[in-house]
Amino acid sequence: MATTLTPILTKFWDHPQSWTLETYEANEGYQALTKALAMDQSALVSMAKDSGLRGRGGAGFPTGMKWSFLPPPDGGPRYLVVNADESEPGTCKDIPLMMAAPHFLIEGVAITSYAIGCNHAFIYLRGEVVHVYRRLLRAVEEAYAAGHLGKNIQGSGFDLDVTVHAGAGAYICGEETALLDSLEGRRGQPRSKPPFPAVAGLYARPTVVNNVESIASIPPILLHGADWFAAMGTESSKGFGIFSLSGHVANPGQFEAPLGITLRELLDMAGGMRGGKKLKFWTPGGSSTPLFTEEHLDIPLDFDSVAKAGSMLGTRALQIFDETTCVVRAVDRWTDFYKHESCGKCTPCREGTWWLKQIMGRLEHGQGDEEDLEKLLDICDNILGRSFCALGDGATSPVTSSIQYFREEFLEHLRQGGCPFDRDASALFA
Ligand code: L3W
Ligand code: SF4
Repeated sequence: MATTLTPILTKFWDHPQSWTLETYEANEGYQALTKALAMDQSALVSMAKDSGLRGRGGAGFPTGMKWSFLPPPDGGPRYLVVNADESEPGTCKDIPLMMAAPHFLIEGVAITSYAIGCNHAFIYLRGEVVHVYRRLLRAVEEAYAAGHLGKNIQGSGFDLDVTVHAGAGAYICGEETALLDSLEGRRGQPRSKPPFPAVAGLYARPTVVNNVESIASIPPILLHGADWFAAMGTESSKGFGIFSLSGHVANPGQFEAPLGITLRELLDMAGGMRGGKKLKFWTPGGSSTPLFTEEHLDIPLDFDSVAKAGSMLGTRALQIFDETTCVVRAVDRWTDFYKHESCGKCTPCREGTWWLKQIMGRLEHGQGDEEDLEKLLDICDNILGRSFCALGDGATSPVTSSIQYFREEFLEHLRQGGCPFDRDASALFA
């Protein structure tokens, strides 16, 4: 269940049939599309720019600016591709959004496609989530039947086809150019940038790649105005966003709130720490963002404030860990994930994540020695900024930040010759 401070995208998630076209239309659904089709395309791009909306997929790139990077029309096709490959550990907002209210995304796709002059849009969905795939297919079908997609949409003369494509379940396919390769039928590995997709994307044609939540935010912005959106949030991080709280919290789930809210405020809404235990560490934006601790509870969760405090807002995936958690074990698990998901294209990440996993594994078991900590930092130094894409950089974040804040805990593993925490899962997750 979603809790809202700004009930917009999550407004009717509790409705028993929240995903149907009927519910969506009863909640202003597709009115924004009607409004868009009567507008000039350039006015829509300006609206996106004026709203200050920044990409909700992790990097926070300004959405309207991305649209405006497309070269002038040349008579050939141009595409919109929605990145629905939500796989970042802890990130759980696009999938619930597509399950609970898929028409926000579909209406956003139709408006964005009209704005950028695209007649064929794609939604690239993470392969494992078959239930979401089915829900999207049904919602797209409903939208076609109602004349919101297809030929001559709402009698405007604008045509749009939407293809929902399920990937094969690789984290790297959330990297936009690997996603495009995968969509083209190739092995998903990142391409060299530039050229950015805006210039040469899908089938080497101009392409806008946007996250699910970014596109779903477009209909409410259009209905209520760029100023309405920009009045929420902070100076550099306008609007609202879905924060996903998971882990040792009393009521985990999705919390929609203006950017700039703090974890302390979100925890209050989520009933506090589970069992009244003490917060030990947390991720502000998924496992690829450096860890925070209790001292960061009052950092405003906006792009600038989080960066200034040494991490990244990322996907607002707040994974909460209490005092019963072994940080070495948690980082070891994430490192295993990065080692497994490394696509193998570049040496620093392919080899480096393997070595990080070897060393983290032995430290968690109380083996190795103090020099291993320096080795970890050295390997991270050789990955960070030297990898081909953000996956390599992301793999270093939990390692370096855990050593920064919890060096003593690593050393305690060595002193005790094993993990000082109860490894019994029932104790850790009670
Ligand atoms: C045209 C230019 N376009 C930048 C576009 C670019 C892309 C967007 C952001 O990483 C982060 C990463 C993860 N002309 C442009 C331009 N663009 N300059 O702007 O680009 P970039 O390179 O800043 O970021 P990225 O490679 O997209 C994404 C972090 O997100 N993350 C990961 C999340 C994972 C998921 C998932 O599971 N699917 O979302 C979490 O924090 O570490 O830093 O569109 O083309 N001059
Ligand atoms: Fe592949 Fe990792 Fe290199 Fe990215 S950083 S291209 S995931 S090997």
